[in-house]
Amino acid sequence: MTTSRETRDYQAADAAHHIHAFVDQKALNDEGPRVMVRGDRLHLWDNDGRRYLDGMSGLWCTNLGYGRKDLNAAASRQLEQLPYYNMFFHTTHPQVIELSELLFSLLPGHYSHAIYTNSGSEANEVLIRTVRRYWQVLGKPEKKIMIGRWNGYHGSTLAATALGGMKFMHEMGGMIPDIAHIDEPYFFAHEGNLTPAEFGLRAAQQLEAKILELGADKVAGFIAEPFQGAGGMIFPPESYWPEIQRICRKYDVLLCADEVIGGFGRTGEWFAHEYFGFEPDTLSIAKGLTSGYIPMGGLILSKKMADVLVEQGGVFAHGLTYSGHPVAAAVAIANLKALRDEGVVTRVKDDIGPYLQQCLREVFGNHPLVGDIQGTGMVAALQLAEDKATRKRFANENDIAWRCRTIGFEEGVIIRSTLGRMIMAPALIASREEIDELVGKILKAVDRTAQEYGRL
Ligand code: PXG
Repeated sequence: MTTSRETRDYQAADAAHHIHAFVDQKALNDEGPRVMVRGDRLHLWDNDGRRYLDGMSGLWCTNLGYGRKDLNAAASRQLEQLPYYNMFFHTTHPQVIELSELLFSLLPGHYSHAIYTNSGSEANEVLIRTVRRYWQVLGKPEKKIMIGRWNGYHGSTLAATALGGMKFMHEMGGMIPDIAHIDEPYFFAHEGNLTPAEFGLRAAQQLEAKILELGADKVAGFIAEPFQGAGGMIFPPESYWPEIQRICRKYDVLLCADEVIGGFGRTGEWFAHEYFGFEPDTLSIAKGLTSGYIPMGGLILSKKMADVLVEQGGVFAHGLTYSGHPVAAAVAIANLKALRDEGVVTRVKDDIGPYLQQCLREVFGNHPLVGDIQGTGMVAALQLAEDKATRKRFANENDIAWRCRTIGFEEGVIIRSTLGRMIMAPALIASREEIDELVGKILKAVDRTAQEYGRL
């Protein structure tokens, strides 16, 4: 597909009026952004007809890939029938009701209620207020501190930024009171001699120390991504989550899982906490809920929490104009039905996920630039390293990984770099041929990077 306007023309108009996310806008204006115009399954085309294999599902969200006619039809039907109505004024509509029924049929049985939002950031904003409200209703209003993790990511609105652990975001006006952080469980970065299991326990026990430091009577909840996404696709050792859960239960601290990236099949389970085997009290969701076709997020509550809020809480003053938007709900229903009825999640677990993981280990297991491979299902990271055995990282790992990502674009593959990690999270519907293309193109990018840095 070509559009009627030249890329340069689009870029000039974009530079004149648009401030992009997480970028030096002046530098981007000089460079000119890519103008994407079309998508089909895992592929994207830019305004000049260049084709890219999207190894990131957009921003970890197009779980069903691009070009789904069923999602398009669901949105069009709903736009014709009832494009908008709200959840205020004692009103509801069939789409949000049916979405909830479907969601809770897919979730483990101890969850019962949802609060809908438009994004993951909003889900986490709502989370803070809901968790605090829960403790207020139970007569413990002093329990309001949320503990997150350094380098965690929970969104870019104010409270979501504060919950996250990106220091550079905190420094840009992104901190609020009553938020604390503990370290992330990043085993490869650990410089001591602990085994992964020992390290996982040690990292989890920081939570206990932090709760004791702050006072258990003041701590409302602990929030974390089951595996860290934006922070570098960091998988905790197996010992980590059971210990975190033990500590939360012991001190009566709510365990809040941010499933914005991990949810809706990414790991081969419907939700990433199921893969890691723990039971959070709340789940923040977004992205894969609609496969990114339309904005929608939400906060899932355990029955235990919902009972307190509904039965004893009276009015809870929350809500957004677009909470439970009918068009978004209609798309979410079509998306969840496709993920379920086409066996997409099952296939991630039994077939295409293991295939991706096996290909990566075969191709990069002994690569001179790669020190570690982590991942499961349709998410993985290659840790670049100077020395695999001693887990020595490159001093300039950021630059090397960024260069690799840039070469990836030249080779027609989109992957993401964070610190010294190359990250991929392709659409869950990928065929084996598409995985072969993905891994082949990433290999070209990693090889070219290794050559440039004298490692090959
Ligand atoms: N929680 C998690 C775990 C996320 O990854 C959010 C919340 C916020 O969601 P919204 O819908 O408000 O953006 C996210 C978002 C990246 C990248 O480069 C990741 C996200 C967003 C933008 C970029 O990895 N995740």
